[in-house]
Amino acid sequence: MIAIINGPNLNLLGKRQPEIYGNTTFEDCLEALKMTFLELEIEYFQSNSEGEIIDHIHHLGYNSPECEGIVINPGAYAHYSYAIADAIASIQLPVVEVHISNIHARDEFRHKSVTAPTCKGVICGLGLKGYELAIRYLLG
Ligand code: CA2
Repeated sequence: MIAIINGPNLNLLGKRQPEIYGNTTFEDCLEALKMTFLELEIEYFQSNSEGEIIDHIHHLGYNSPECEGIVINPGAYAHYSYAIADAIASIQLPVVEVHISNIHARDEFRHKSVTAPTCKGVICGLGLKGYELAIRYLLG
């Protein structure tokens, strides 16, 4: 099983700001991922709350032996949540951070990710394709 975690406001994907984030909802993206990885169980969790995201990382890391890795888009929390960074660092599972937009081509405050150093790697700016590429990496 691979787990995908999306952070705040990513429930609005496909519904607002299509010029930055595209027209596809994450539900559509998830369906496409399940069609691409037919044999793979993909678990999806989205929350607008920092604590819920941390609790879910703990759940996957400590209570989900079937989980092989995590794809996380922390949303804006990437830029300042040391608590999410600590949660990722506390678990043994490989974690790949994904950003749909190119955070380095946007506002200065988006250029830094405090969660990225605790992840295996980061994919940004490749749109929703980034989630597929992250899963491919985690499957090895
Ligand atoms: O590019 C990304 O994936 C981001 O993680 C998205 C975050 C942003 O704060 C990060 O800097 C980069 C924001 C997600 C907001 O998503 C929306 C989607 C549609 C409409 C409104 C917001």
